[in-house]
Amino acid sequence: MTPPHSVRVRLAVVYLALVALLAALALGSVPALAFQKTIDTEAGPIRVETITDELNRPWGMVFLPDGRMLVTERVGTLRLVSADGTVSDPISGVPEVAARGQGGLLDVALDPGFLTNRLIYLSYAEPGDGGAGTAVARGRLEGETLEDLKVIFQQTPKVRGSGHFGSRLTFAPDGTLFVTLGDRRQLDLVQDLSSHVGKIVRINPDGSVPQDNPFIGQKDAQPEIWSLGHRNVQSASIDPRTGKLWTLEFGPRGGDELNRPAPGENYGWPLVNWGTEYGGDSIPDPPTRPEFADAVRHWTPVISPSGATFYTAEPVPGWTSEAIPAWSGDLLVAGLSAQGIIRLSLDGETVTGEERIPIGVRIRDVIQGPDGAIYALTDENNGKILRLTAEGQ
Ligand SMILES: [Ca+2]
Repeated sequence: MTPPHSVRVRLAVVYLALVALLAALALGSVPALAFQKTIDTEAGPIRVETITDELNRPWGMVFLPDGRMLVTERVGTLRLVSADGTVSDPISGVPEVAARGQGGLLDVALDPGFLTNRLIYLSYAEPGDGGAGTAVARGRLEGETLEDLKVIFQQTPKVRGSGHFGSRLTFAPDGTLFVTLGDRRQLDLVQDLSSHVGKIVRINPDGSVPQDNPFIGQKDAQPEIWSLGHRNVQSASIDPRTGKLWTLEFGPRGGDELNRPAPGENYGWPLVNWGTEYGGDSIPDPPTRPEFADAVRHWTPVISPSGATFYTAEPVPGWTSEAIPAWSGDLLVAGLSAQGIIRLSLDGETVTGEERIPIGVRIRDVIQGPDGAIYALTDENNGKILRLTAEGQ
């Protein structure tokens, strides 16, 4: 069976990036990375190396086909990081951001057709009338410049305050783009379909609305909405086996959630939750109700999930060099308060196991590299890119 075009393009991107990384290593242009530590796990010892510690509160990252990483810093800068840890000057042409509190420049994603169109997508807290709101812009990466920047999505309304912007960007296999949002601490808007607050939205790459979105044609509903009743969703990944979206969100005090957002479903916030609302003293009784989709899993005490990725271990057929095959198919979650990676094994839509991989620092995001290694960002002023591999291979 021939895989769909978007999958073939993505495979080509990964393959080129792998070749570029291997070429850099073979030519000796990549010095030995700074050794950090070895962590004992159920899959054996995992080696953690530091690629750079020169990033200011890095938030999101993605690999380019040439093997370099594109990394956002919350303060509003976008940088390229090469395999040897060299950090570029800020990329010019990025949007102005509201960099305060949890706001700023957030996630970055590549267009599925990046090899030919060089388009990238940024999510960020956009300043404007009324305060700030999460927005998505796309532009063409030419050298170290972002050209033809166009805003393709704006969360409405913009409100005061600097909390709960979400957001992660994830392309679905059908070429649509999921944007996860937060409630902006506007509890009365989360269940209101006329606002994007507390929603996950689904758009086309040019910002237009897919005509099979669940609330299309419903009076007073924002057509971009995919699901509602979310608090602050900062993790999203597509299960490559099913093509389905998985997300994690922060609970109020306790009650972080893993969800499998389905079109039109309501995930309950703030009417029900598995934590304790600030100022309250008990979990709502009952913590969920039949009219809401319940979390697949929830955590108290919290893990503070800020990024997640399904790990395949084999980026291109046959290549498993330093990968961690025992983790293949697992969902890896970046934990801020957990100070590590939470590894979840799944059977269909059921979580069958959980392992904590302690790193000892707040982890903001986790992705898979073209070499099968795991790359993680640390949430620090001298933020790091860490590379995790199986030791002794
Ligand atoms: Ca919920």
